[in-house]
Order: sequence, then structure tokens, then C-alpha cells
Amino acid sequence: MLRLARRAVPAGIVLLILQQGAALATTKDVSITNFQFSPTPLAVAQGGSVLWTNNTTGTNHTSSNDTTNPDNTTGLGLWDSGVISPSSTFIFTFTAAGRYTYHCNIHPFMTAMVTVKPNASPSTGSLGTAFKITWATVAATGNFVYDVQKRDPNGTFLDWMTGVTSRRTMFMPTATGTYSFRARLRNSSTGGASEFSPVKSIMVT
Ligand SMILES: [Cu+2]
Repeated sequence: MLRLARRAVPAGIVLLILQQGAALATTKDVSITNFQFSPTPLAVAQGGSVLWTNNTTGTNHTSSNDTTNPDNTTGLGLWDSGVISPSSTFIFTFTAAGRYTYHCNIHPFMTAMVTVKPNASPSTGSLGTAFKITWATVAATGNFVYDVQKRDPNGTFLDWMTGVTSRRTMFMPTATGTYSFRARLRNSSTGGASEFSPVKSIMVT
């Protein structure tokens, strides 16, 4: 009976389930052990989550986004797990591109980072191509804004969209070559920001 039922599932339904699975945001694991966060750095897609697990016995830890960035600029303090006791977990979802450095509040020497890249679609095209550049899964709300920088072919990174709440835009290139984009999440009230994300590049031929 079971075998028959399994065989009776149409291929289309299996495909649908696979497609839904692919569309779901992923969760990546970070293990806290030996006074380290592992892995680090950890690349997460926009909308992806990180699940921290304290795999030690007898030592509490936290996962706390820096309030002072490694370069001494004001950090976001976007998340703070509070105490993660042994065998406990904490989860946080990253909606915006950025480079998020964090530490353990109990053991400040424990440092690590999560990185989230912008997306570009398509990734290659010609002068007539409209590229969709996306730096977040949601429009920014409250005091949050996005800063997006662009590097033209043979150029350097310059402010492109500063303090915007929109999560994406269309981009029409005016020259051939490689364009790169990077973004960060900022709190316009505190002035704190993540560091700029790793770059996403598009090729215009
Ligand atoms: Cu710790």
C-alpha cells in the first residue's frame, strides 16, 4: 500500500516541493566551542538566518553585534542574544547586506563576523541591459536606512544611494566593464552602521 501511494505522487508535486524548498531562506549554524565562534567569517544570503549553539559544558556565552566596529566607528548593536547557556541556541535573521562583526559580551576576545552580499540580476549583460540591484529583503523601517556604494569600471567605490529605505533599484550601465556594488545597514538616529558588505559585481560587455 505504502509503495503504491508513493509511486502515485505525480512528478509535478515533487517538483513544486523542491521549488518551494529552494525559495526558503536558509539557516546556517555557528558553533560556540573552545571560546570561538565557528565558522567565521560566515556568508549568509539576504533573508538568511544564523543559528548559534553553545556547544560547551559549563560556560555561558553571548552573540552580540558590535556597538563599536573594529575600525572604531559606531556599530549598530543590531542584536544581542543575552546569555546563551550550554546546549542553548540563539537565532537571528539578516535582511540587509553588510558586514556584521560581533563578539561575546562575557569574553570580549571572542570575535567573529557574518557577511551578507548585495544581489544583481542578471550578473552579466550589455549596454542595453537593465540590472536589478538588491541590497535587502525588506524596505527599511524605523530609524534604519541603507547606504549603497558603486564602483564604475576602473573607478573607486563612491556613494551611490545614501540613507535610502528602498531595498533595490534598477541600474542602466553607461560603459562596458565591471561594476561593483556594496551596501551597509545604518541607524540614522544613533549614526551606528554595519561595515560595508562584500562586493557584488556585474559584467557589461
Ligand atoms: Cu563567551
